[in-house]
Amino acid sequence: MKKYTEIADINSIPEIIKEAIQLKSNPFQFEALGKHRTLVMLFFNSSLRTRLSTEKAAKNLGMYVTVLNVNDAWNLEYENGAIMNLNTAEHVKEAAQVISQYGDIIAIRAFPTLKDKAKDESEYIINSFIKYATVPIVSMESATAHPLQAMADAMTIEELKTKKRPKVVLTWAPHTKVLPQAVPNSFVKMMQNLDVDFSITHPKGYELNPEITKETPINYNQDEALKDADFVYAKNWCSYSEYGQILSTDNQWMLTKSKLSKAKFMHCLPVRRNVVVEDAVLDSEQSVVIQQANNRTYAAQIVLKKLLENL
Ligand code: AN0
Ligand code: CP
Repeated sequence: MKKYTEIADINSIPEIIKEAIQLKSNPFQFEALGKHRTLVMLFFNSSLRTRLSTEKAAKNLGMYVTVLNVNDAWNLEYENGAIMNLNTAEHVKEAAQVISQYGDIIAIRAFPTLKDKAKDESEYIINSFIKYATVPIVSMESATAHPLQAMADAMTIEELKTKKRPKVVLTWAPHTKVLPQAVPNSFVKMMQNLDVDFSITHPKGYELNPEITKETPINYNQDEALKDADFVYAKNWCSYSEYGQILSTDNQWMLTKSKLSKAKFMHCLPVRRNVVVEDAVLDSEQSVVIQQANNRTYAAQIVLKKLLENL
């Protein structure tokens, strides 16, 4: 593997998920692999899980870790040929090459603007680093994708499924803030590559990028969609067609214990209680969100392992 910024960077998805689950049972097996190697983590946005689990993953492989909250550094310019007489102090061309000398792998979290769709879809931050850095790049959630989260989610389903082809439903849920489509985008792509009966439910107007959802069934009736589900993944995202807009905060879409029925409940976290999902779900045995968060470590670890092996 040369980078991990999208699901398509993985050769064999079922294979890598098995390998990640194996690593979980023996996390220090490859602790010599990362000796004298450094992971630099660049954060343009907040994080709890990604920051701690990715650092733990790197340390399990024997790596050093350096974290930079980019907002504490110089404001970066991304445009080619820019006359930098305004607010940007350093061009990503220099920054990416410089950071490549300090880190053997660079991991980046860079959320979308949710205002300028074309700019967000260009993935200008992560793609500039892919272009100018001289070391592998890992996405810790970019404008349109969160592939480490999707890998942890797939591991969790693999660990918990009780039938060969479980029914998995991604449901939109209400939220008070404008949130990205990155988590659902990567989850959809991941599910399309696994042996699962997968569908999506959301109110009209919340269609994700149709190039991503492709042939995946979409049902606008949540009750119908959730029927006999084995796994229900709840997530809010803002409108894609009316980009960055909140079209509905209808709390009828909040996930409740009765809607969940016998299914396992999944969410990437952080989650707003009693807005996205009611307490009774999160506090029940059916919630697997803590296990999902644990799997973030081993998802990151298998990715770092594959990148280290290829250095
Ligand atoms: C972010 C999102 O929805 O993409 C990060 C989730 C991992 N969530 C929030 O900002 C609440
Ligand atoms: N799920 C996830 O990526 O969490 P953080 O935003 O806390 O890293």
